[in-house]
Amino acid sequence: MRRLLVTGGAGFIGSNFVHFLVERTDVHVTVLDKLTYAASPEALEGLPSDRVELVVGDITDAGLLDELVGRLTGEGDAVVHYAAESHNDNSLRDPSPFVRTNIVGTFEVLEAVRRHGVRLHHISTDEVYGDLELDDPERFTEATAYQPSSPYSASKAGADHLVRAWVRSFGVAATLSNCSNNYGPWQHVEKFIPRQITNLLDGGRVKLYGSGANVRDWIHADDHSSAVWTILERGEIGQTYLIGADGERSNLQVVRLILELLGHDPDDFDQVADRPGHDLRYAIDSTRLRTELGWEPTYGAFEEGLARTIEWYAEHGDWWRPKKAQIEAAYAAKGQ
Ligand code: NAD
Ligand code: TDX
Repeated sequence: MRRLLVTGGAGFIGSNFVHFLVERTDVHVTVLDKLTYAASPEALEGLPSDRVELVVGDITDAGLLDELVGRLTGEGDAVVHYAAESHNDNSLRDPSPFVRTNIVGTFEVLEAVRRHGVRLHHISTDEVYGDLELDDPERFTEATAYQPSSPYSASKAGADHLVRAWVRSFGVAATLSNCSNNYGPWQHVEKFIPRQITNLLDGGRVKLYGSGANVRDWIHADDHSSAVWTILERGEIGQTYLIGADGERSNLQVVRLILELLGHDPDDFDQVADRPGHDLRYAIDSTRLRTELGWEPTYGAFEEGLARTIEWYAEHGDWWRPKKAQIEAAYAAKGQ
């Protein structure tokens, strides 16, 4: 049986990919995850134990990686590298775990796949390209120059550069993908969409940074997973693929929509302190992935996916409620 090692497979997007693999393929999955505050091991509960194994450990642990990557000896075996510190606001408070996990951790993943001659797919973000003007006619493409703004996006950019260097210098068989903003079930309540939904579900208020003019390009995590699988199956080694679903919305549009979907006045939100260095707009041109590899997103309208996500949070309070107070206290301390 084909085997994949999925780092960060207990996180929001990694766990979605593990579900995709169990439901849509016959591969065996080993998840390597440190189970940081951001992890949701609950998302992996109930998956068949003959298909999914969870190893709790750190990607900066070279010995552990060597052992796990050394098991991947079959045709089609691969490492899919999701593990990261992922929240911009946290990177502004303390960048050190971002450098350690995102850069040093990726270095250790690369050294392990180099030693064992194993295929790697590296998961990255559109934030490595910096930001666009609101009226910029060009979106990000695979040729856009890197210009990261935050410690988070700089650490992801550093990781991407290491992957490309290991491909060119050592012949590591790697592909990369840079995806836009994901939404869907199991996203941590520190992030924009879950924060607003769960604030309202608990009788709190929506918190918009600044004017809300900032634009993000939303994609459902299910569509991210199908894109990663497409790249694993048909991607060209050494290539980068941008993943996006033409879902640009301003933050103001998103908060108004969430308020309406939950039966509130769309103007009933608080404007709070802006994020320092806040990127204005991200937008992905995913033509290469669509034309060369034949991938298409399955979620039509963002509004429909968002309504389903709201329902999911309404039904999963047992999971998110224990995380909420600490996160909101930290935001309140920053005037957010
Ligand atoms: P997340 O924070 O929800 O999950 C990250 C997971 O990695 C957690 O389970 C955590 O325990 C694990 N982890 C962290 N440090 C680790 C370490 N040192 N060793 C092992 N495991 C560790 O993040 P996410 O939103 O699911 O993002 C997953 C990946 O996708 C990241 O690489 C991120 O940069 C990328 N990405 C995210 C988005 C988005 O919108 N969330 C968009 C594009 C790309
Ligand atoms: O309470 C909030 N109010 C608000 O207006 C929060 C938490 C955020 N925002 C704004 C900031 C951003 O413009 O909403 C937008 C989205 O914020 P985040 O959810 O923090 O995402 P972002 O910073 O855009 O980064 C996300 O997409 C790219 C992921 O967190 C990254 O991991 C990914 O690489």
